[in-house]
Order: sequence, then structure tokens, then C-alpha cells
Amino acid sequence: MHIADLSKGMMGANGIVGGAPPLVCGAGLAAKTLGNGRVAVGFVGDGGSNQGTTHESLNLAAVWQLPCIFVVENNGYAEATSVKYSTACDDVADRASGFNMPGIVVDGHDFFAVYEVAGEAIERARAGGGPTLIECKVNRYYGHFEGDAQTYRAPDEVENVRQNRDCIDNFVARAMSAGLVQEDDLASIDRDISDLIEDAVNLAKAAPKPEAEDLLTDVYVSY
Ligand SMILES: Cc1ncc(C[n+]2csc(CCOP(=O)(O)OP(=O)(O)O)c2C)c(N)n1
Repeated sequence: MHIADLSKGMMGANGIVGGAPPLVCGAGLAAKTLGNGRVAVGFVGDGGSNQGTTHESLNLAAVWQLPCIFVVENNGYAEATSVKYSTACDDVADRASGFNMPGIVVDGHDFFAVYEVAGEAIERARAGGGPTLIECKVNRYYGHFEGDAQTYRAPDEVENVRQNRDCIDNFVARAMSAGLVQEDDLASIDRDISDLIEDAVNLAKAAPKPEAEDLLTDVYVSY
């Protein structure tokens, strides 16, 4: 959750539900002011989509016509609360019209559909057309935390998605049938990723244990 890589334009994730949209407005305003063609993209869940911060940011981005994209990853649950209990509309994207911006629903399991929709939103933002709200309908395979018994879900819900809607399986099937990749290419990507993870785990295990004085490292910043 707490990662950032400014060299890649990844400004940081944070633990505040609905925390991304205001930050995205700031990044979008900077891009618009500097005229550097950048587009700010922020992500919230269905729970985060109900936060006041999200609504205020949608309004601000629309009023200032900022180059922003607000992505709602609607996986149907905020912790253990179903979206059916928390959200008055079927599609969060419908709210976009209240802020006078395009609101698009896309199958978040479909790599190609998300790519297309995101590309159009980026193009619009770069051309001065303002923000877009994209709602990706997705599912989650795991609970909210390790050990979550997920008693709030139907017993076959996850298995059904795994069998029929897995986004990587769908991507592989589509990409292979279109002749974009071969089985060997995918196997070698899988191997590379496994090696990368294995190396990172080994590096972490071999690293010296932190000392007591390391406790406050990267916790406080002094200007
Ligand atoms: C402002 C705030 N309120 C409550 C929490 C506790 N909390 C952490 S995750 C979460 C649920 C988030 O659900 P959703 O936005 O749907 O995202 P998902 O976890 O499904 O990706 C909550 C309530 C928090 N981190 N921040």
C-alpha cells in the first residue's frame, strides 16, 4: 500500500480511503499549470467512491477542467460491506453526469477494454477536455485481510469468478487467439517474474535485522 516511485510518475499510495482523488486534483493542476501534457490518475474502491473527498474532487476537477482520471475499482465490497448496502446507484459512473464529466463503466476483467477506455480518457484530458470517471467492475479473490473468513459472500462466488472471469486467463486466451503472443513468450515472462520475486525474498531474508534506532527511519520528515 505504501509505495511510491516518482521516477515513474507514481506519486504514492496511501491508507486513507478516498485519499487519492484530492491528490490527483493537485497533480492535475500542476500538469495543467506547467502545460507538460501529464495526466493525473487516481484509484479508489467502491467504498472510497462514497467518501466526501471523492465527490469534492470530482467537482473541483470538472470546474477547473483538470487533466485527471478518477478510476473506481468496484469490487463489490468495502471490507465486509457489500456495495448493495452502501451505494444508492447501480453504477458509480452514473454520478459523473452530476459533475458534468464523462462516466464510463468498463469490465475491469477485460485488459483490452480497460486499455481502450483509459486511452480515450487520457487523450481527452491531454486535449484540454477535462476529467473522466472510469468505473471498473471487478471481483476480488481474497478477503479484506489475511484470515478473513468472508462469511458475507456466497460460498461459490469466488470459485465462479476464478473459473470463468479470471483476467489473466482471459488476456492470455485473447492475446494468443489474435496471434499477439506465443505460449513460450508467456512462459518466459512467468519465469522472469518468479525469479524476480524469489530474488527479492532471498535478499530480504539475508538482510540484517533492523536495529532499534532504525525504528523512526522514514517516519518523520524535517524541512
Ligand atoms: C478514511 C478511512 N476510513 C476508514 C478506513 C478503514 N478502511 C481501510 S480499507 C477500508 C475499505 C475500503 O473499501 P473500498 O474503498 O471498496 O476499497 P477495497 O479495499 O475494496 O479496494 C476501510 C473502511 C481508512 N483506511 N480510511
